[in-house]
Amino acid sequence: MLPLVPAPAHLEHGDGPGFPLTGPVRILPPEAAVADGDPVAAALAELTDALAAAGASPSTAADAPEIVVEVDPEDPLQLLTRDVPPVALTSDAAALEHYRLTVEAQRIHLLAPAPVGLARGLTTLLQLVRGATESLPPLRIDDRPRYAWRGLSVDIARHFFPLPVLKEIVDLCALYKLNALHLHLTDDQGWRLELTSRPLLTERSGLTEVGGGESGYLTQADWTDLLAHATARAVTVVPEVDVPGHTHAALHAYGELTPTGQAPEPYTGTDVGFSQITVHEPATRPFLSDVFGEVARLTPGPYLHGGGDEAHVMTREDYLDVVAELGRVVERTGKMLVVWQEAGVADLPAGALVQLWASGHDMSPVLDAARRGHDVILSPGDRIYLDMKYTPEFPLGLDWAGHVDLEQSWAWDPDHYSDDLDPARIRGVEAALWTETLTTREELFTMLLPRLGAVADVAWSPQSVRSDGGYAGFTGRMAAQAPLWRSREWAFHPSDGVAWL
Ligand code: TNX
Repeated sequence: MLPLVPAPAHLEHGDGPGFPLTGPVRILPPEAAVADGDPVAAALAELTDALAAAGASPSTAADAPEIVVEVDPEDPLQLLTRDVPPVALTSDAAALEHYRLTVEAQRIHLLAPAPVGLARGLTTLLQLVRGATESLPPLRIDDRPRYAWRGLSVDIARHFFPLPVLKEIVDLCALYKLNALHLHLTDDQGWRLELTSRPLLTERSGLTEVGGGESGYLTQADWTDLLAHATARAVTVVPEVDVPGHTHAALHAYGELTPTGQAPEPYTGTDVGFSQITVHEPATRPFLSDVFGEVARLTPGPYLHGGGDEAHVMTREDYLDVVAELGRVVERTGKMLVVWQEAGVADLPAGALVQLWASGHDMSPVLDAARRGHDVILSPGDRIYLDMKYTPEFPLGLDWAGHVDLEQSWAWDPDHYSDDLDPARIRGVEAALWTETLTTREELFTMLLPRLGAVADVAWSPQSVRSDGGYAGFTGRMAAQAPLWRSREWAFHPSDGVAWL
């Protein structure tokens, strides 16, 4: 059993002796690809550390066993002659994540059409090295992602989590080949990104949170730092500013957004659905355009999430008007809009993505939007809401979507989630971690691990490979992850039925 999460699309075992990890090893990095901030550089640095920990020593001797890492010189996707690189998190971009890894007695060879593919392949090699003693078995892996968008959404608005924790979450995403980190930056309880066009957002609402404690926010320097860390691991950050509901923190900062002009007191409870902004207030359009314009300028990735969920106090007409305005504002920034499921009823810009979250609720907005040509991201609460309790007696988390144990997160096929959804419209899968009940780094990791491993398998691995290995195969691969988690002090829930190493 190889300790690979997610499971590779195609794996063949070889025979003969394996690649030794106890002597000299010569690493031949790709010629062009290793620049600062290139995803290959970070992965190679980690690999070098893991090799040393396994007992290998770096060598330049021509006869030392070698690790050759190279971008395919045949350029099968004609990358070098392309004018425009593919847009992140699309199927064109996913083609670049393909890689081939061969392990033989004297040579490991990693080949990919682009640096991002090398980064994914190096992650696989890293897992093999960390799980091995003395040598790696001979094998050949031919791997590629099932879905283009493989995400994790983290709510840093209900409780704030600072830059170092967010960087660790990026590391965790990269380790499991997840390529999108969606940050829920604003909600009723707080506003977590400094915007110079609207300084009161963080001055007044940056330090409030659920429960009334003192929290915090990301400065623009923090944001830039986080984005660089993510880029260096081939993770795209998708910022979310949630409108028109979930906006109490904005109203507290800018009273002009309310009908009375009076700013309400901060909100530190956990109710949802009670706040709103509408196009009736003259302040709303300039607010949307400042906020989304500035977030767009601060963010290199091509997506902006505009929220759109749980606007329970709005009339349908007000809701449709303000979401249409949101669409126009985001379109002007040149970014692509992502919205939660409810907003599928609205007039959305071409190319906007709709994110499904609640299966028990009415799914028709998502199904309608998909029929109109919008792609869908699946985040079903009953499967991959990682803020759901593992078991009824679990001390952390909520349970409105049920209890979500490791198997519940793993044992489903996105293409068959709904009979009414055309699989061709499924852009990908994204887990969500809401933080009403989570206050510490330890609690955050306890909810993420081990379930994020299931999300990785669902999003990356072919369904046939998963069914062949079965849930037992998955838990075997997961069990081998624990030593690394412990070494990084990443807390995890020791789910039953896994023989944790
Ligand atoms: C629903 S999912 C919400 C969030 C809550 C979450 C708790 C979604 C788009 N909205 O506001 O935090 O449930 O599980």
